[in-house]
Amino acid sequence: MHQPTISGSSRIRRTPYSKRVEEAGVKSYSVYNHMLLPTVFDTLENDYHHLKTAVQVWDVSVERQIEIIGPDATKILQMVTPRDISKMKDDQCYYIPMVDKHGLMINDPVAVKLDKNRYWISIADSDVIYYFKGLAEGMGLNVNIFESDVNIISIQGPKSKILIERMFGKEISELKFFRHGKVFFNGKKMIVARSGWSHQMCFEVYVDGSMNGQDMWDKFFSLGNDLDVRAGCPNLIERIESGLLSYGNDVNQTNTPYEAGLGKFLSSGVSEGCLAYDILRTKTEPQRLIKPIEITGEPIKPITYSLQVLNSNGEVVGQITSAAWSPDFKVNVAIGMIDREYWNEKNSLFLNLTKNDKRQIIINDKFWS
Ligand code: THG
Repeated sequence: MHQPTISGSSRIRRTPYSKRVEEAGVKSYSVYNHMLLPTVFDTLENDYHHLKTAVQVWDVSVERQIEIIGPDATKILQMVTPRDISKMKDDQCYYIPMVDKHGLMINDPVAVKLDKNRYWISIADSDVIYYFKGLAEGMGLNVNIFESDVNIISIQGPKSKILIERMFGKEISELKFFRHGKVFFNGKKMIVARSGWSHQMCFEVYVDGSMNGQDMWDKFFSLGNDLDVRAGCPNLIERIESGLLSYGNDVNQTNTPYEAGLGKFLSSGVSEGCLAYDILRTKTEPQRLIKPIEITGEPIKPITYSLQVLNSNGEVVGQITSAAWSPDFKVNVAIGMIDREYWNEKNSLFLNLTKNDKRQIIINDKFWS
């Protein structure tokens, strides 16, 4: 059958690296924050093996930076997250659940503290800027909120540290997890953080100014030639193995941070400045929870949509939202949301992959430990 394509327009934004990404042979794209996100270069499995053995350069420009600057910057940020941000250092990044006043997830960004009154909120896929602007205007807060022209390149894989050291020196390559440091590139001050969307060694370069994008991209490739550096992208298999959530897929605006498995960031309590303080402080026991799951049987085709999980009576007791065959674990790995009564169920959870392909599924907490 004829495959239609999607017409380009400024509603689907290209990134400063799209030209290079296409020269590198990107096979498919997704759209995230109204912008192109590469999803496969060679094959999902070859990309995966290369990510876990070498070094990749990722165009993650889609992780847009919402800049919040002004005397009320910390206040507005604390309003939208139950995680305590009061002790955050000026060189620190925090993974934060972002919630509305009902305690439901709006996004799961990385907050980057740049200065006392200045943050970048590095967002997942939802239109967070309008929520912040509405909140600031409704509450009469003294902040300026805008999307910055910052386009992250992530350096990923076990050899990423070598490549980062060649590019920016030893000090940056030895940054601690979720800390950032300053570098100069094309005469502009930029930040590099020890973070990224995989459980391989990784760094994120917050490339400031679209016009500096291709130069940065090209320099990483010229310095990493002998390391077999390749263009890559967030890898479905690796991120399921690592338990990295995809907002909009695994978790959405019907979930609390506890259901999303982010309760660990609230272990010292829900922060008082959060608009959902009362709700999240009292309702800490989730009735359903994100779980690492094994789908038994033959290798499956990748799943990036929601599939019902059934009990032995055929009743719906959860959903699988991401799944793929894992070459290293040698099982099908998945992420799903499972109702509380079934967390300890051993033999009675099922999935209809297709009409004639019913699989047993097993909650396997070992995947993420
Ligand atoms: N980096 C930056 N911005 C981002 C992402 C990123 N914005 C969109 C999206 N990714 C946000 N989602 C996540 C999800 C998980 C993590 C980061 C961003 C992550 N989690 C660690 C883990 O699960 O192992 C824990 C982090 C911690 O302990 O603080 O890294 O990737 N800039």
